[in-house]
Amino acid sequence: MTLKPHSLLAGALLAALSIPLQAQPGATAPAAGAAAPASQSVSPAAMTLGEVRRLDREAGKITLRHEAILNLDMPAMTMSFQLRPATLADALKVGDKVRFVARKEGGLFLVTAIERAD
Ligand SMILES: [Cu+2]
Repeated sequence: MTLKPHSLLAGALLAALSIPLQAQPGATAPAAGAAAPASQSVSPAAMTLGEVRRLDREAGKITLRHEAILNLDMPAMTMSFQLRPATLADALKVGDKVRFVARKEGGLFLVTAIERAD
């Protein structure tokens, strides 16, 4: 009775170990290229400093006075963004200093991550 779960575990472990080992040599370049931008978007380097000027929770919009947004090639200014998701800034209030991730998608400026920067 105790042997069965144990061998199942060992089998699962072997399977889990063999998948990354097989994937690595064949697909090193594409895997690394695809993974890098995704992880960079949540790193502190991609975040911009700003201050909350206005919050429209029902419309899911936030107005930020922001420093230059390097990934959008945008100088410092005050502007509004669409929050994605709309609940993203629920813990924030006007006047909060924040750091955030901005993206442009289909002509819309989005904030996809935001946190207090105190
Ligand atoms: Cu702007």
